[in-house]
Amino acid sequence: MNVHNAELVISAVSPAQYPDTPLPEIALAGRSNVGKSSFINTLINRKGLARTSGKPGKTQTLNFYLIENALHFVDVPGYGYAKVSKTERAKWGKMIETYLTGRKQLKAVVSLVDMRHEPTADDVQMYEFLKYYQLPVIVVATKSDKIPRGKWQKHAAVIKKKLNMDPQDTFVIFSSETKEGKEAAWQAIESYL
Ligand SMILES: Nc1nc2c(ncn2[C@@H]2O[C@H](COP(=O)(O)OP(=O)(O)OP(=O)(O)O)[C@@H](O)[C@H]2O)c(=O)[nH]1
Ligand SMILES: [Mg+2]
Repeated sequence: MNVHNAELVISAVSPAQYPDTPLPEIALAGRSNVGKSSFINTLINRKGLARTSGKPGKTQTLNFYLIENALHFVDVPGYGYAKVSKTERAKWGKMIETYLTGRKQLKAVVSLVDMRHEPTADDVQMYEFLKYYQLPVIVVATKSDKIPRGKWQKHAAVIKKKLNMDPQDTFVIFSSETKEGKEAAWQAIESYL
């Protein structure tokens, strides 16, 4: 998809605030700082529409971005950020679970993992959660610009194995720095719309 129009529609914390439209939605899940907001910006050719930051935990709400009047990207707050209180974490869990398990418009989840490292226990748990609810997942390995190309396949194999990845799900090697995987990611997303 070649995107010319994209806008933040709403930052929501509860279902009453979700946009009241039948448009398909693609959610972005992943650890804090993995590159979810950067992924959105790359796919829509915009530097700073989705807020990014060196500070983890920047995205705290479900941010709905309307893309070409055709779909919504839903930027989900990252998990695995240590400096968050138990109460905050429980609130986060409830908000995410409510959205991921109850939203009819949700067609697939882009699950982002840092390509440099083996997926964390949180990453595995998120993937298993999505599979339990039978959601199609596109696994996106971010920050590939930080790994030499010759090691990509090895890192990819480690990630797929650790996640016990469903062969029906798509795997994309990605970088918001080099735009590696942008077309492959769009192709996977469009297959679910
Ligand atoms: N080198 C490199 N840096 C990246 C890439 N993607 C994101 N970053 C950097 O990683 C940091 C976090 O990126 P964000 O897109 O804000 O991450 P996020 O997952 O939205 O983080 P939260 O909103 O806190 O959950 C920023 O400093 C980005 O510039 C990438 O592909 N390559
Ligand atoms: Mg973010």
